[in-house]
Amino acid sequence: MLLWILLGVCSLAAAQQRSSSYSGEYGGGGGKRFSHSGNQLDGPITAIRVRSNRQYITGIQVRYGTTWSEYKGGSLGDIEEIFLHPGESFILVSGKYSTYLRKLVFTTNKGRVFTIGKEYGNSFNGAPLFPNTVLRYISGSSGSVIDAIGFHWDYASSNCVHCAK
Ligand code: MMA
Repeated sequence: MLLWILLGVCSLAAAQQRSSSYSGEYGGGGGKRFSHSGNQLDGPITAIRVRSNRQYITGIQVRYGTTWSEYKGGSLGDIEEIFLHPGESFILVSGKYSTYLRKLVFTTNKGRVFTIGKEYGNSFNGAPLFPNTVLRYISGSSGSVIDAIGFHWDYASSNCVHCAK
């Protein structure tokens, strides 16, 4: 009997695998640091706004649940807004950087791909380590442009953690 319980506990522990991973940081050392860690509590990522000009990714804003994060970056260039479909998540973010962030390519679990920015600098592929995990939040550095960015992956959050039920 005791052996059965022990075996049960051990297999539960084995099944409890890690799920969170981090990719980055991609970019240069300038700017002021930011993190959307706390924004996760508003829900899963549902949309992004990315500003770019002829040379740089100049700004970024991410929507968690129904709440937009603070805007980071500057005022150069134009903003593109991408809304995800229900149940859709980002599963890969690749791009380019050279001193500053230059290009972002977002791929979703429904096969859609969104490209913003310029073909300049070194390539990166920010991808989760663990299967079936998605982009939960971003962090990075910004000033008048986005200097650098990193991607935090985990299982998709199903809802808003701190919203009233
Ligand atoms: C500002 C300042 C720098 C940063 C750049 C680009 C113009 O300088 O915040 O530290 O590298 O913007 O974002």
